[in-house]
Amino acid sequence: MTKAAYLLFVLTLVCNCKNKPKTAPAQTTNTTATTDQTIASTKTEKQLRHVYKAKDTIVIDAVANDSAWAKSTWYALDQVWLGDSLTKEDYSGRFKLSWTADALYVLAEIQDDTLIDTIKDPLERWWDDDCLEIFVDEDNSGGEHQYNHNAFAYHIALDGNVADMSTEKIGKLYNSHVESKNRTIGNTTIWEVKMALYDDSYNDKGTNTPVALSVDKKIGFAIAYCDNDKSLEREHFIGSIPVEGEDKNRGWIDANIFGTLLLKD
Ligand SMILES: [Ca+2]
Ligand SMILES: [Ca+2]
Ligand SMILES: [Ca+2]
Ligand SMILES: [Ca+2]
Repeated sequence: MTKAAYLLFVLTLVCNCKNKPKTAPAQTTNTTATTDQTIASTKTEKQLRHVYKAKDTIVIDAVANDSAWAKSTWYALDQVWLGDSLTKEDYSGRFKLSWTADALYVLAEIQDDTLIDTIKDPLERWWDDDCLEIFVDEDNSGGEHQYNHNAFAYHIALDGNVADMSTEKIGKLYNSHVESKNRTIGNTTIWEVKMALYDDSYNDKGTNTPVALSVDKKIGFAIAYCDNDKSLEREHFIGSIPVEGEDKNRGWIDANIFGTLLLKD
């Protein structure tokens, strides 16, 4: 190989490397991040789960001694949406659900070997710090929700900030929608979350009223954990529902991938 040919070979290698897609492209605000997949406007219902009403107040203190939690089922949070070779030491998680007329409640138990909250600005790459992400589609409609409020993808940071994409196509804090508390003992973090649900008429610049929940209501739902331990971008993204196809990081765009909750007394 001549010197020129060798240089060309090296250059080609470098270029190929640069063009390699990143494992966690996710929510960048300066790209359209569109997808080749067409998003159906109605959803095929899957993972139907009954959620039982809390008879006593659930205190949001990251202590799971509330009576509602004793009666709720643990669900696995174990579907790898992004990242390779996840180990049990790196991450494991499960969650429970309950509801009252004014809120949906989530209890998550996450084992994560290293907790990080390194990006100080809560609206900068909010998915690249450790965070709990809860997806809700108030009317279980399914469909596209990237820059609209057909559904929400609340990223709850360790410090309690709640970020999602606004209709302005930038990150926005929705702290008034979600009350949460987390507590870590060893490598286990308990997250207790109370969320008000808003319908698709939600206006980022207006006054909004949460929807009252009632028996037999269906809600589109998924939950995920963004695990980063030491990298610039999150290392794993683990969700509560299998996502078909190559691209599994679809929850922030496509409410069709969500499961369905059915509220029961
Ligand atoms: Ca509690
Ligand atoms: Ca980890
Ligand atoms: Ca909807
Ligand atoms: Ca972590």
